[in-house]
Amino acid sequence: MDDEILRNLSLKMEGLNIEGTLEGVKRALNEGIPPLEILKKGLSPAMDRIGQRFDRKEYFLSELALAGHIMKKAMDLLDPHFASSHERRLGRFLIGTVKGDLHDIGKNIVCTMLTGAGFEVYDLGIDVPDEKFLKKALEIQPDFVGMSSLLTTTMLNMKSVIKLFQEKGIREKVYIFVGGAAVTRAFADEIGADGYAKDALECTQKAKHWIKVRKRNF
Ligand code: B1M
Repeated sequence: MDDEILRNLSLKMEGLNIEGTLEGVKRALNEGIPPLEILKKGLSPAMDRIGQRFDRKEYFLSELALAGHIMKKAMDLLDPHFASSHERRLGRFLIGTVKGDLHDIGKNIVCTMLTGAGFEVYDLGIDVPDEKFLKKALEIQPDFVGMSSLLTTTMLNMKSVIKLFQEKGIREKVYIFVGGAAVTRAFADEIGADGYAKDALECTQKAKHWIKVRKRNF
């Protein structure tokens, strides 16, 4: 039953049917399907297929933009179900999509899950210049700096942010996380990031783990 609801929702999303998608999300929530399942089995696979259709020239930029719009509306419905109340702040997480890249749906999901887990999240948004990451980091002294990139053309901007942090002598003070569809663990290692996560759940789990390990070391 749950699988059928999610399959149906995924097809509505792939077909860029805004009403059908939002109805599907509401129905899944009403049936008690966890928001992460709705995302992983319903919405995200549809976004992948939309990307493939764009590659095959069945969809064009206007369809990608519409997909982004529908996904944001769907996330508005899911967001409150991710959040949980935490008295204690686990740590500060500064995050943004690197310069030249306008994709923010995945990053926003990462923000939602980190906030839900108890992190204090500072979101710099999209197309973030290197200097802006630095300026905010100096101001708020975060435990983590997270960068997202979906484009192979912009992922190298992660490296220049790390280099800038090195030049200013604050590289070792923060744990640098990278992620996004274009990024791999090998790339993360190559540019000298501390952590890589394939999705929002892994990012949140790894951040929680690192905070625990660090506290034990002090
Ligand atoms: Co664009 N786009 N897009 N797009 N777009 C992709 C990324 C692409 C793979 C589509 C394709 O060709 N198959 C392709 C990139 C190819 C490449 O570089 N290898 C592409 C392209 C080419 C482009 C343009 C260049 C198109 C053009 O103009 N000709 C252009 C670039 C604009 C720019 O950024 N300068 C462009 C534009 C757009 C829109 C603006 C129209 C729209 C974005 C709307 C928005 O974000 N507000 C859009 C969309 C919607 C997509 C696809 C279809 C979907 C992206 C998405 O939201 N996925 C995408 C195809 C795809 O990725 N399958 C595509 C769902 C989201 C939940 O996943 O963002 O990967 P994702 O996030 C995941 C993980 O990656 C991870 O957690 C998230 C969920 O758990 N994660 C992190 C993300 N950030 C993390 C950070 C972390 C850790 C984990 O630590 C800090």
